[in-house]
Amino acid sequence: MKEMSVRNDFPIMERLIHDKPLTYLDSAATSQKPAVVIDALADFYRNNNANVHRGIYTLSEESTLAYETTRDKVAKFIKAGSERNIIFTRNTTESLNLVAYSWGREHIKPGDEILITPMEHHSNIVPWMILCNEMGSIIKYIPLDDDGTLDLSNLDELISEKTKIVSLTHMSNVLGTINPIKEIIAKANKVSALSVVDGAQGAPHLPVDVVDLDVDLYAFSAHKMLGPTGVGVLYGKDEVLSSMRPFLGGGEMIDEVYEDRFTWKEAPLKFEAGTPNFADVAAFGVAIDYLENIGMHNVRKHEIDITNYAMEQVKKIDQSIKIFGPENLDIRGGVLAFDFPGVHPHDVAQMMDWDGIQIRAGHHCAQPLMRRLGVSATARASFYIYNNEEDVDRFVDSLKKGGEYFGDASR
Ligand code: 7TS
Repeated sequence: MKEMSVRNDFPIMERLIHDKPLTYLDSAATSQKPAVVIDALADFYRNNNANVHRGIYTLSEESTLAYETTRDKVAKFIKAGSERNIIFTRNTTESLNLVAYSWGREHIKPGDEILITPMEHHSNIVPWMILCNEMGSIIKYIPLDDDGTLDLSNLDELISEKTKIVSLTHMSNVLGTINPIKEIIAKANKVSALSVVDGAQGAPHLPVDVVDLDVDLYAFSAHKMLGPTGVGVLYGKDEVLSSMRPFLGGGEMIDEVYEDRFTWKEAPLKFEAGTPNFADVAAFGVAIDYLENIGMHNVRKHEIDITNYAMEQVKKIDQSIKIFGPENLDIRGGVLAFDFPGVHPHDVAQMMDWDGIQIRAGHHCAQPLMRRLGVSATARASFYIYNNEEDVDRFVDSLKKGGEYFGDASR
């Protein structure tokens, strides 16, 4: 496996956990940050801090420039036509809620159908449920095959004239499945349903081209792609954004306010009420530069290599360990959720922590998927650019040890 030489760029990798070197395997939850991003944030507060889009003074102009430059970088990163199409939110969850609220309440009627999948994160389920409860619309699911891929055999029946929204994840945070979103979006577009992609795992790990995908809306979070917390993105096509009402009202989003009425600005500012998280947005621009410098094709290639290595090593430990999700790495990202029979996922995670290994255990905010898989929780390792073969070896050694410790007692 080819090493990525970026590990030294991440100061946290120096940390010891219980006197062991840190092995960070929870990047699907949030990524670590390179020193350039951490420094950019501190530098912004030290040297440039002022509110954006107001004031004709130097600091405010600099701050506005930093904020808008990141918007431009984000647009280029996902190959959007213009920075006009990029809205800053707090996270993927807020981006998806914005769509459900602003588009949904404008366009959804009783009996309309919203099509999602059983592998969605709660943030791509619950906003649609809230919308359905209010508007009398119905949620439907594309079925999931046992191999962790979507069963598209009945897609033509599932996507009908009644379908008004098709919303799915680019990549599952549990199964690692990379969905054939282009094909599904094309079918949604055919019946003029709104196509929405939850890109929380897609944007950090895969090259994304929203124009080629022809997707209406694409949502993601900065914190999972080396950027700071508190910054989300919603990409939208011009005509879709202009057909949406504002989400929140207040400063920034208005054009004119009278005693009894107001007018609003065009997108993206229409959706950015109040003082935005401009310092974190400025630092997010540095995270994007960093990823662009590596190249998203290289990020993807590294993840295929490391996931392949990890899957091979885990299978060697014990044939009874079940790895969820597709075997085929062409349609799988760097996520490895697994079940170690006889060992509770929380015990796996706790025991790994003693060895300095940070993995997640739980339902991963995907309870419908857990039910479909027939488990209440799983342990999950997830990889990113700073992980190497040594991380996988430590993880595998710890898993072996734990299997002996817990497994022998319970089997
Ligand atoms: N969608 C997917 C596919 C995700 O993986 C997550 C977060 C979200 C949406 C929500 O992102 P947020 O930034 O708005 O919170 N996933 C995880 C995870 O797998 N473990 O912790 C958070």
